[in-house]
Amino acid sequence: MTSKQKIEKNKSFHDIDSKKSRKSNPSINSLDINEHLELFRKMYLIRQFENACGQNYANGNIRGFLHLYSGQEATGVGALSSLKDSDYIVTHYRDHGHALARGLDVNRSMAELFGKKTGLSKGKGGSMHLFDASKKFMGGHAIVGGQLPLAAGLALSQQYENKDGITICFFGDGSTNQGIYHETLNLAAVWNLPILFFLENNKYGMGSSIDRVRAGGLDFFPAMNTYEIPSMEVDGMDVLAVKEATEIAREKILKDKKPFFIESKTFRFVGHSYADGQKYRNQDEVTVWEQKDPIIVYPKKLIELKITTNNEINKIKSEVDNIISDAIKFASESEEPSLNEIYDDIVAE
Ligand SMILES: Cc1ncc(C[n+]2csc(CCOP(=O)(O)OP(=O)(O)O)c2C)c(N)n1
Ligand SMILES: [Mg+2]
Repeated sequence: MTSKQKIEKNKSFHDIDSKKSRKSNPSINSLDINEHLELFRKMYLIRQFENACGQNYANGNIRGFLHLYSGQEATGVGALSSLKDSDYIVTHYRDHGHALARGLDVNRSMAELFGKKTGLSKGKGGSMHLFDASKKFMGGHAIVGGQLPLAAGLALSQQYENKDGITICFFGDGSTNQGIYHETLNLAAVWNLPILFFLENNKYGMGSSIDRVRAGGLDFFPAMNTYEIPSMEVDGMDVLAVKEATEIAREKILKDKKPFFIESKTFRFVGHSYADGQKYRNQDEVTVWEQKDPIIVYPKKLIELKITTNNEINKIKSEVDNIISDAIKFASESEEPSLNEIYDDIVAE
């Protein structure tokens, strides 16, 4: 591909107003001030949690793999703010953001990363396996695409038991070339499952951009015609747009009794994992996306529109910073799991 063609492709990735797109048109006035501030608080909480995780990985308190969600906060927070308690959430290994957006305990999330007994999965799951069934948060899954059929199973249970609610399944662009992705889309459509397929398209898998590994271009949502699943594209850096798109999707799933697919165009500001040298992309591209950083852009807009003040934003920031310091303290001071428990909680025969 020539560099001119590459630029055109990238332009189309940024241009979510393209005619094919059923884009969302959020209204900033549809929320009250507390709702706006809560969206900001959650996004900032995630960013600071991720920053703290990075530091504690570097100093050896967190081990194993660490995949940070920094950059994608507007996607996770926007989507989960439109769900209800009756909805299930299933996600991929870049799961800290979804867990915090759903309201999982910050101390226990951090303790899980530190491998401590007080962690959400008793310190046995680590970064990729945050889990809290009491909040219908059914993991954090490390196998790329492995969460898709599990989500379909949960949606099938909701349908079978005639329960209110939907299942949202987050996955990355990297899972879309797995056979299980196509199998799950097909089955969900044939069985009319109440599932929201939520693609976080951040343009990259582990070390390849999607234009190197995908036939069919940079947009995934048009391919949903094949499965007759209604779909929508959304600007994943705009928390209000994602919130509104998810609200529309949820309503349609319950009303039409069919699955729905959202493609959120987003970007991770950091490497695939903490140890990634990012040789497959250049800094210029990261800088372009950083201009859309929701942690900066969203409060700036709220202040400009006089919905809030700089003081109010700073107050939230310092409250969140304290929550994060407390979480590090809690995780550091918690006990290690005992060796006697090593075979507990294993479901295998
Ligand atoms: C079945 C399987 N194959 C390979 C891997 C190794 N792997 C981990 S993450 C990843 C890329 C996933 O990219 P994407 O789905 O786009 O998610 P992102 O990292 O961009 O959030 C790969 C290949 C894996 N975990 N599971
Ligand atoms: Mg990706």
